[in-house]
Amino acid sequence: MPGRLRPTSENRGNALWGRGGRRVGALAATVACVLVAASGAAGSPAPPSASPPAGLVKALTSHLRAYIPDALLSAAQQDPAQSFDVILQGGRQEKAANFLAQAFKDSSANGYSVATNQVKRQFVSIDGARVSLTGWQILALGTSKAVTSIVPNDTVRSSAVNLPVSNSEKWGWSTGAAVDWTGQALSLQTPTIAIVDSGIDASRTADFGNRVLGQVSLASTANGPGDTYGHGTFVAGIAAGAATGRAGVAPSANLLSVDVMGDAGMATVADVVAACDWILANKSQYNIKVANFSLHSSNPASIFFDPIDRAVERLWLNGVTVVAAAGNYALDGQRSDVPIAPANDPFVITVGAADIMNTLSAADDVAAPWSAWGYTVDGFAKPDLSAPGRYMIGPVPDGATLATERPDHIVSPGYMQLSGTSFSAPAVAGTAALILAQHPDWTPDQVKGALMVSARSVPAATPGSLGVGELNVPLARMVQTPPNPNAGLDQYVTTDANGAPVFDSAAWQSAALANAAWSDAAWSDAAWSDAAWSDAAWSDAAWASAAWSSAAWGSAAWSDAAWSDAAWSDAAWGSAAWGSAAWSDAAWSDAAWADAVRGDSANDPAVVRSPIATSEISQTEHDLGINDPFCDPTQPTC
Ligand SMILES: [Ca+2]
Ligand SMILES: [Ca+2]
Repeated sequence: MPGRLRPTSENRGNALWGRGGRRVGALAATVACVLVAASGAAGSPAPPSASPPAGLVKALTSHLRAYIPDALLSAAQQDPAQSFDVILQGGRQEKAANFLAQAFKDSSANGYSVATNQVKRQFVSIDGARVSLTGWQILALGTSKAVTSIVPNDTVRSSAVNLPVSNSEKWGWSTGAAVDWTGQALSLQTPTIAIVDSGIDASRTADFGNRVLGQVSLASTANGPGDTYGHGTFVAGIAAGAATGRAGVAPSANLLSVDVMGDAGMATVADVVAACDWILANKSQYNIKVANFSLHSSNPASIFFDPIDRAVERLWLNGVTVVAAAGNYALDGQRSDVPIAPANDPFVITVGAADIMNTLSAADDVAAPWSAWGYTVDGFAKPDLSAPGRYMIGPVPDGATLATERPDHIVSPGYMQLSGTSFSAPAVAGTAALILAQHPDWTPDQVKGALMVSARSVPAATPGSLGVGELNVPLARMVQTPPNPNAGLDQYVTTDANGAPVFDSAAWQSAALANAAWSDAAWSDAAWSDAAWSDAAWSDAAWASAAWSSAAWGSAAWSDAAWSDAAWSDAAWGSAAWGSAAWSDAAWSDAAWADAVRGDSANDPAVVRSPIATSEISQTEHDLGINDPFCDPTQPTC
């Protein structure tokens, strides 16, 4: 229902959820000055309520940035002196205390200061607080860029709202994915997610209904039908499962299984490249706009040479949002760097694994100790963001290799507890599909920008270990004007002989060699106020030791026989790089693996963390604005 997705009222017309950059910031500053002059009263008390100055109400309303439900906004406009019991929420960058200080400072600059005794409760599970505010203060706070929403503190129901689908584990609630489980969210026209993995057991209709649109097998190793390994079904469940108590992030999304992994969970690099070829050729037929890769190859490589990188870039530049697991090869939380494809590709969305520590608050979240992070060999910081990935529960077919290998991890018939960045990536892929349902014409760059700019801060995590922060589903879905994290790279996108967009890595290399600050303009955009990203998104220091420039690349002893796969002879791959001898044979002949076989899955305790309590569900639903099982609080109409 695209018509229901567009903002319908004036108050949502201007980048309300986005962090609009310098231009909007300057506008807000101007408005603040005008308002102080217009109100003639810098500070409390608020103007009398007898006849609210229509011009001032209008001026404030026209510069609202925060989401304010129509009913509350209307009441505040009509009687600005009235007091309202509301929940005030900030963005990802601020801790609750900092966000409130900034918001109140902005409000004061607008002529409406807020007293500390108006704050009734400061939350830890969300960056926000319960506050008693006048209508004037609501309008003034609504113009602050520190405020993302002001919603009424409606009466909390004694029990949780009975959502059509749900999940008894905490990860779906800590990420706010519960906003996807309302009737309205489930009716969104979500694009198809391609799961490039070990297959999907499409016979599991409780999990997937009839939403597995197709299954293509491109595995070159022994590969039974469906999902004999079990990994891909789990990944699909996190992205789009709909079973009772086991819902994924986008429970109504269609899935397309691109099976590259055989019975042992192994694929070859050529299988993965062939999967990209298949998606490229069939994306229109199946409306594939998102592709999830919870796998990686085995050897460090540069984007100059790695065929998987080039293949996923091709998808990205042709409108497919690629999500890749960071990998599980870090040790004890130490920086591992992320040198392996496809997670090392600067265009795609690389996802690390957060350990939510069995709590809904992000305050205690850290990176899982094995979640890969650091720089790629080309100097790009990865992961881009993170999602829960430790002690996840998902569907695994009975008799699949994973279930047979780890029977103590089976928590109920057909469901296992596993850990890995493999299971973080599909949460982001599902969110990407929902973002695209709301913005069907958005590019992968825009989807990436929305996911990154809305991520929750993770103050306890080692800086960089979880990228810019943790997936925040409702905020990601509310971003209207995402910044472009790939703006620097996009300068070097050109067209190949067939007119198809392609990344000119040589031109990028020349620019980067000439000027290490080649992308400063893109990364210093005011929208990226998170210093952890903007300062270190690309490192010439990391690049200086790049593997691509070492002698290792020139000593390849590769044989033509290994190139016999059809994927390699495709004309699309006939660029100069392929004709050079600058190849490490290991880079292309090695296998790609399902991510779960590494990391700490093998050492995970056979215990399940406590499921979420009804009281926690009730409070979280309330914090997320879910008061109706059919109403999606991220949508302007309900
Ligand atoms: Ca398979
Ligand atoms: Ca937590």
